[in-house]
Amino acid sequence: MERKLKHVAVPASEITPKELYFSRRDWLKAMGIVSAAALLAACAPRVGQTPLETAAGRGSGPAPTDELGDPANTFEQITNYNNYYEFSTDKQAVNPLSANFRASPWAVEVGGLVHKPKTYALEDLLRFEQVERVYRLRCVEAWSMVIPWTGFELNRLLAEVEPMTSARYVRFTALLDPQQFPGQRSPFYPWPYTEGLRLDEAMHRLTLIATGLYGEPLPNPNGAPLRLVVPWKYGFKSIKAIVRIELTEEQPATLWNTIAPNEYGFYSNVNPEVDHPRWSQRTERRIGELGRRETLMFNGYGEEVAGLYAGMDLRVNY
Ligand SMILES: Nc1nc2c(c(=O)[nH]1)N[C@H]1C(S)=C(S)[C@@H](COP(=O)(O)O)O[C@H]1N2
Ligand SMILES: [Mo]
Repeated sequence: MERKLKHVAVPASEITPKELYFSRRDWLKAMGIVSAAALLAACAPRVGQTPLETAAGRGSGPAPTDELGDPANTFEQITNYNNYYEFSTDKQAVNPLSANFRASPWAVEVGGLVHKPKTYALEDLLRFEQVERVYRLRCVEAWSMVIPWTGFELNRLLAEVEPMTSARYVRFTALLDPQQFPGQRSPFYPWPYTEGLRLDEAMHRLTLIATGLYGEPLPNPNGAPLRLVVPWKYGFKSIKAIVRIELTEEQPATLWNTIAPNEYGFYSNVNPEVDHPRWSQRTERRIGELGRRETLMFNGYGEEVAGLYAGMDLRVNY
């Protein structure tokens, strides 16, 4: 069962797309969405508070698991080992350096090839149905975590701005603010961080705009107040601290693809068959575990997303 955050109204437009080949309930189960019962158990001593005020799921009580049965990483792991180059290239330095980041007020400009461009305040975006998704995050550096996100499907937002028929891609831009981001004082990277998806990837139901994790507002090291989550792609596609979303006709340039196109392709689907030029992608280290795990094609989401790439050579379109 999907949990709706209590402080936000549920839109009348809660429509399950008809083309789903399995029922909504089966899919929610398959995706490892935390049951309301599990969440209530986890925050039982705090009944009466809204979910955003509680530490639902990260104290005592059962840890959420993904649909493969693996437990979520702890809140401490998820917020203390971060890639966020605007702050630092040192994963353990991101948390302290981001402590005073101003994630509020925040606005996201949605435009480009859309009929109804609009600038959304964070509060406007929290009106889209908020869901819980326990997703694996697989970094291109060959480590991974399991993260219980809250957020909304990007397709809800895109539908509202009405893409033009000419729109084929979505370009995401993160905040540019060298005052707050010490890493942006380094001229080595072409700031701001940018990313992109094909429109059908962006519309896919697994593609999330995360606004929280473990039932709390998104922590600063994870991209407060909102970031993209595309669970079948390498982690760098899941851009943090988004301020602009634009629909385009041409494939957008992205930060990593601009710096090293031979190492970081536009698609960057998790693929154990295609090695990074400098290391193998066959296995990964799950944070908190000793051994290594086999990396799964599309990070284990192939049943849902492989169809997006039918007829494409994934060695060429890496
Ligand atoms: N704006 C921005 N987004 C970013 C990054 C970044 O440096 N800046 N790093 C990416 C990389 S490489 C990864 S693996 C994930 C890490 O997300 P996490 O810190 O929440 O685990 O964020 C991605 N999003
Ligand atoms: Mo990454």
